[in-house]
Amino acid sequence: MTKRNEVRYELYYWPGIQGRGEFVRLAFEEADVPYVDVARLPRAEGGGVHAMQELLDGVRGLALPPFAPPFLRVGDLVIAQTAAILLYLGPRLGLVPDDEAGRLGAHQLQLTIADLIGEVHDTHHPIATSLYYEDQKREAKLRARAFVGERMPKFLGYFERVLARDDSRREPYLVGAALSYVDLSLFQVVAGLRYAFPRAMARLEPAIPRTVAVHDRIAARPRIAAYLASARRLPFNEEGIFRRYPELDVEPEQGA
Ligand SMILES: N[C@@H](CCC(=O)N[C@@H](CS)C(=O)NCC(=O)O)C(=O)O
Repeated sequence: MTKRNEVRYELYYWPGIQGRGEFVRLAFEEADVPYVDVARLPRAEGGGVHAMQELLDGVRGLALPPFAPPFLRVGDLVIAQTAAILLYLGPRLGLVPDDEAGRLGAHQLQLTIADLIGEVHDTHHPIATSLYYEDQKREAKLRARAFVGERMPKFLGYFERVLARDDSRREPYLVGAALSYVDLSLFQVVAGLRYAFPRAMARLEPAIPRTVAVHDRIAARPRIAAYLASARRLPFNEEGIFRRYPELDVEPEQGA
């Protein structure tokens, strides 16, 4: 078996935002396994966006260049797609159950989180990622109304139901009997939605107590708490996926 600390894990992601890279960072931080956040390193140390772009452009002759960040490099292996990265890392970081059903269950839930994240992104960029938010504000407001009124409660209600399926557990986890990378991702979803849609989340949270409890337990875990207080945790901002545009934090009937 490979010793965890002999492996050099390189995460490639945009340096100024939490974004989708944060789901991977949280897994490394909780497992206390070192990783290199390549694009955040100075160019003189082989870092910067340039290093990431080289791999995206395929100039370094990868068998399978990634389409978009985040991607993970481990020796000759390059893995893109957040959920696939976590599928790979889960067993190696001890953040997923050992059995196949547990591993697949975690992957299924992570893909559902990926769907949710795509919809969060589309609240501020409903027409085109290449356009400025200011150029699609009207559509964004319509999209945000549908998101906070229908989709956000549906997604979070689903995770709540998953957590409620065995209510005999005092501290339920999404898969299996212990913490997994999906719980860390659910923490990030709640934190991000609270940032982006504080009023909508304040209305919704009483209906999803188990989900909120997972968020709170994870925030209090010693390694996560230390990470959140460190400079490694980038602040939420209006370049990332979760953006605070107060005009999008609408009452469901106010979006038009
Ligand atoms: N499904 C992919 C989405 C990747 C993605 O959209 N990455 C964004 C940053 S969070 C990006 O840089 N996209 C560039 C593009 O789509 O052209 C995942 O979950 O990792």
